[in-house]
Amino acid sequence: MRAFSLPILDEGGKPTIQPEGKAHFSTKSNFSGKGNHAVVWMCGKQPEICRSVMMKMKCLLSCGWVESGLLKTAGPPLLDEADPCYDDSGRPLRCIPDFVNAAFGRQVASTSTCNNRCDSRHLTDLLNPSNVTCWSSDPVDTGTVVNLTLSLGKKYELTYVSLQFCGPKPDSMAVYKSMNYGETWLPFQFYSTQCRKVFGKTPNVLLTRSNEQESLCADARSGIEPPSGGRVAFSTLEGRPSSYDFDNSPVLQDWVTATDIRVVLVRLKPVSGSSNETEVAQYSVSDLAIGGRCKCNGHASKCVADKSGSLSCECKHNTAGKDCEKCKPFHFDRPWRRATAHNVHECVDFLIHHSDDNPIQDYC
Ligand SMILES: [Ca+2]
Repeated sequence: MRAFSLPILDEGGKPTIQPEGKAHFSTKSNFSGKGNHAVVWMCGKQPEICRSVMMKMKCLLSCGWVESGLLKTAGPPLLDEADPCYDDSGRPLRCIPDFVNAAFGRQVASTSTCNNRCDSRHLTDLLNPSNVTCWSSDPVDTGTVVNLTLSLGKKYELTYVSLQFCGPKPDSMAVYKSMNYGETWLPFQFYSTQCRKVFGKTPNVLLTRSNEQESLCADARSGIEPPSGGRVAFSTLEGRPSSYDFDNSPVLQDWVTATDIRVVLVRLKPVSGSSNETEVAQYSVSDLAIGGRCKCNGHASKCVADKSGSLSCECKHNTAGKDCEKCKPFHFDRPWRRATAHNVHECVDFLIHHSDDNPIQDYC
């Protein structure tokens, strides 16, 4: 039990100090909050302490003001004391969800059904790297294209897309992304020993600040390749000049954003014109990994699923939306902006912003 005083309202609507643990109140009273925080609402002058409380609370915006704000009781806090979106004094901090393998355990749609003998769950089930499970395509000739499509369910900011192969690496493959749940697709990266011939792309184009959203083509094979078990990993920011100033690069923030990833396995062997071109073989992949963070624009430290399983950021800083991409209602006093390390760009309640010289009594 912590020793905090408990302000509740007397009959005249004024806060009174009660012994610890004795306060009882209902939603009919001028309280909002639960757990170990609450706010008293009434007209009057705003004490300094309440400003931070207001920022941390889901406030009920009735006609009122925080007169005597903080209520603490025993039990788990409503607001995690270590909430990375705020410091100890309630000041907002830029916060981001954990780095994850966003593909793990997700379903992958394949254009090769393998007559239902192949289990696409084996593409995203990596638990024990020394005991891998493999997905294999239908037996195809070496020029048959197979798509593997994975939906992330919301926007993520991706650091890498990688494929671990059970069989030989394909000679040519491509990685595409969608930013609108599969409506349209944009190329992320191409791999081929014959970039011009297969994809019409010049290999290894130099990236500058003027073409940072350019998809590149590279040879995924380097030196002596193992006959099977190789890995192809696409790093979304590698070689892109503004990656060192990612906070201030909307171009790259956009570049790494995706809701869906599609891997297109194009050819197993080089286009040679030889009889080998029609050799029957299989694509075989043990793991598709997509490394990144749920995109919350610096305004949430985690993403949560609702009852239907739909993922959304748990938005803080008075932001709202699936990706905390807008200010929540009644907090439009300045335009929404993505948080940076130096400025959180918290959305501001009209009342808070105008409180310094204009007490709330004017609005009551
Ligand atoms: Ca596997």
